[in-house]
Amino acid sequence: MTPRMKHTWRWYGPNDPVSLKDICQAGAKGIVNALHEVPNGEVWQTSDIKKRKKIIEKTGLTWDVVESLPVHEKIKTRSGNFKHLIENYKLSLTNLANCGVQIVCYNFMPVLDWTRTKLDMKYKDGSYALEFNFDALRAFDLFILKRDGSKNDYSDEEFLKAETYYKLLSNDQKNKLCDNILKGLPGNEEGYSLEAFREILKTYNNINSDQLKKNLILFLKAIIPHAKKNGILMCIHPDDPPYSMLGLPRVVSKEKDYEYIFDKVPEINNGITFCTGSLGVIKENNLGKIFNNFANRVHFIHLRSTKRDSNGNFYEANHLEGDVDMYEIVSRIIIEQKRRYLNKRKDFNIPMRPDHGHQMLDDIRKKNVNPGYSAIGRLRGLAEIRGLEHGIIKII
Ligand code: DNO
Repeated sequence: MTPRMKHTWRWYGPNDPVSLKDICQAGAKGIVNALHEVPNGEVWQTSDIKKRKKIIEKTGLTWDVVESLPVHEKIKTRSGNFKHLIENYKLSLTNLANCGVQIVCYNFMPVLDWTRTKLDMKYKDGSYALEFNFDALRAFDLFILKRDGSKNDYSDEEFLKAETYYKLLSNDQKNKLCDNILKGLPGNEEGYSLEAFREILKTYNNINSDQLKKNLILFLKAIIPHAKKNGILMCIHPDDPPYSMLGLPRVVSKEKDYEYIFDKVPEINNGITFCTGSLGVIKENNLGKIFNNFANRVHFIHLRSTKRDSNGNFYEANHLEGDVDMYEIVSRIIIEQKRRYLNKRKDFNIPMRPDHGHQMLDDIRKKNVNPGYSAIGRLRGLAEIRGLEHGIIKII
């Protein structure tokens, strides 16, 4: 017996333009969901979790993964009532465990969750892709946000390129760039005005990557024993993109970051969301090696591919194109699942979701598409990955 991945799909809840019925037709069997309506820091109540679970199960699907149970900014900066917020986090974990939802994805990215500068990059086949461009980010930082000290962060050449980029933007494009960064992306639980954003950035003035890593470890030391007791598998999502931006530090971008985290908090419940798209942006990241080194604790997988250039810019490619060797990764996942199965571990079908997809075909005309989370683009990604998996299993 060679186990397959559990094919899942991120669903944003009852208001998601992609319905649970659509998801069934796409071939997914499981759902990745969060109670997005609960304000960050508050406890997820058992009754609300149960209600959501019932809606999902009515369609014959299962709620396999929480993405995300967001970590409050005050926990990341260890300020204000962070101790109380950690207790709330633990309570949400207890409630999820009591409802049988036991894989929990989260991240430790300061202020912003994932970030892109363009949500409608015209791809060569006529579909639209997400893009991250440094000139755009620096133009935002220097000329729209006007962050204190931002000029010191860039070389003369970088400054000039950002300035040229900015000068060519129309007012509409400037507003769009600002919105993309501050409030554009689905799953970002917080949206900011420019003023509020400037203020919150200041809370990181004295927190560099080393300090943020220490704060992450303290958070993990507080929650992992509790997760273990409740049979919860926590899985940290890597930084996306995996570089410091707008003066903000990063903690999970490279192999050595994982080594540090697992050295300090070794329990298997302290695990990984293995995201090929985020990790794949760094050329030096050997994805196959990273997967193998920590395979034991990969509890959730995001499969997507990015295409980078030598300046750190990237766009999201089709799932089997770009810089990620999807054949290698899916092969390694299959080997790991087989190993778990032979070792009588229960978690031998690792939940995987096709992460992001192009906006294509009818989704282009549909107004209401969550960037990256279109129906058809992800359906294509899932179909390609399932085909790849099927082929690999046939020949091994
Ligand atoms: C982007 C996603 C992220 C991810 C969180 C995990 O599409 O991968 O929003 O959900 O960062 O906590």
